Amino acid sequence: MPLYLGFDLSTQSLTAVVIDSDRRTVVFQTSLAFDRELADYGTRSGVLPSTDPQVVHAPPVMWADALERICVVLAARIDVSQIRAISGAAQQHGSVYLARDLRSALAVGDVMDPIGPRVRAALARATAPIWLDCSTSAQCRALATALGGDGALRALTGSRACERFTAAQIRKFAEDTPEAYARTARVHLVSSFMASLLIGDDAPVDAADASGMNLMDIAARRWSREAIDAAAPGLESRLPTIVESPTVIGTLAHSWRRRFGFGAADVVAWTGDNPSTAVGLGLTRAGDLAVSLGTSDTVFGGCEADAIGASDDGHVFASAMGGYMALVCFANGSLARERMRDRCGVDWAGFAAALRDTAPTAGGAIVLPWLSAEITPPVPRPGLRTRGALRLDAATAIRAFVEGQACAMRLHSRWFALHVQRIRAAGGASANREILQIVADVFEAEVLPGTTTDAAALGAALRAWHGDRAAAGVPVSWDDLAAGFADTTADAVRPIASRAAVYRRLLEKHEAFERECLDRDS
Ligand code: ADP
Ligand code: XUL
Repeated sequence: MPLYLGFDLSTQSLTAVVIDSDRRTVVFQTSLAFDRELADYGTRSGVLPSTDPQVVHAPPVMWADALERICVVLAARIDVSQIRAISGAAQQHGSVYLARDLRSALAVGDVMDPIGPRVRAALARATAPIWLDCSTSAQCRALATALGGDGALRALTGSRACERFTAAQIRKFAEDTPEAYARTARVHLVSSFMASLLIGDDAPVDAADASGMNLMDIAARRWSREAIDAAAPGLESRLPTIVESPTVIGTLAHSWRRRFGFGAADVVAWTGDNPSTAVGLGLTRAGDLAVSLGTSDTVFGGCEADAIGASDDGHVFASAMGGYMALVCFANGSLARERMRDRCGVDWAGFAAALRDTAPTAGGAIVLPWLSAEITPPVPRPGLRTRGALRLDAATAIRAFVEGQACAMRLHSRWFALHVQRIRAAGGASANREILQIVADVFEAEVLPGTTTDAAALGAALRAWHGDRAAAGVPVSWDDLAAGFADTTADAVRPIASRAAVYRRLLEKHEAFERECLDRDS
């Protein structure tokens, strides 16, 4: 009974999934929501309150604390000594700033002590800017200028200079607080920070998550000296090394074994939540597309190298399975749906009923769902933009809002996914089949919900298995890994043919209205 453990440290929660690779089943899954279960940190939807809506940070000590607490649950519920390997996924782009190396910082005190105080003492910056932070437009302009423009940066790193990406965040930190930057010995991604806690030493970052930094030469899968030099002085020595995603980066540190009863499990490099979701969904077939409806909504799929630089606002990342993946990210995902739900005074069941009981295209209204600053397309000034019906009843407003989200997903993913055969769905909102129906209708493709809404954590467990077997010289193919875990054809949500023409017209109108609003805003 070989067991593999995968974590997903997302925006709002930490999830652990344990799989049995012989029986191809999930044997245990548990989640810990930051706001509720680590309430002392005072987060809302996983982030710290801020007077400036563009500044969005979270406390890294909370993440360390969460890891420890979830291990208490794991040790109480399963035989953790049987876990052969561990890996993880984390929200992408966020950065953790340490004043000293983690090996010496974590070695302080007794192995049985909680990890939080040691992590706190090692931080050069108490909080970590995360992917929702959009306070770095000036730094993005400076980075693009230094590297020959956004086109050149896209060709080099796979993305234009992005506010949430780590290069701009590091540059802002170094500019605003040079003394704190000078004290910084190591800048980790959230993924490599969490992996470091497990191995008790500074962990490398995997190539897939490193692609979300504007610092990696995506074709060569190594740091770009030009990009690093443009970001901040002396940055190279502060960055972890880059490894290929399936690398075994160490053994679970002694303290976790002593405290919780784990064995000497291999730790496989952590990656970003989106690359990990691709693994968890078994996204290996050409023509398959993933729609992940988590805190962010993301749309992604495998692509070739010639997609690099092809889109202004989308990204090409290194895939955790080798090759490349193309991705677009929308900030107005689940939190925006929650705000609409609350405004309309319903619960999720009421939200689903509103979608079920209303007709497509919501009485002709077009809604651009920008309740908060949007990433795709870039919209710094939040606010719903609506056209058409003047006063919408609550149910119609909900429908128009979700249709607006689905239209944006389709329009902004056309550069890499023109002909979609099949969509794999993930994320908390993929439990809502009425939302998936609108996605199916707008994309004119069937949507398969995953076996778990946390495909990122499942992907992490599968990556632990994959890395462990590869290191043992008996590799398992990605298709083999996902078989059984990602097989959900029976639950498919099929597009309704009579809606195709209606939604094609809506897509045209949505695109024209979006262009008009962006022109007006600029
Ligand atoms: P993340 O991994 O980014 O933290 P999740 O994938 O766990 O986020 O998704 C959490 C979100 O799922 C919540 O913010 C909530 O809005 C959404 N959600 C949960 N259940 C439903 C539902 N039945 N319908 C729509 N959205 C839902
Ligand atoms: C992707 C992105 C988000 C985060 C949080 O580029 O910013 O999807 O990974 O989930």
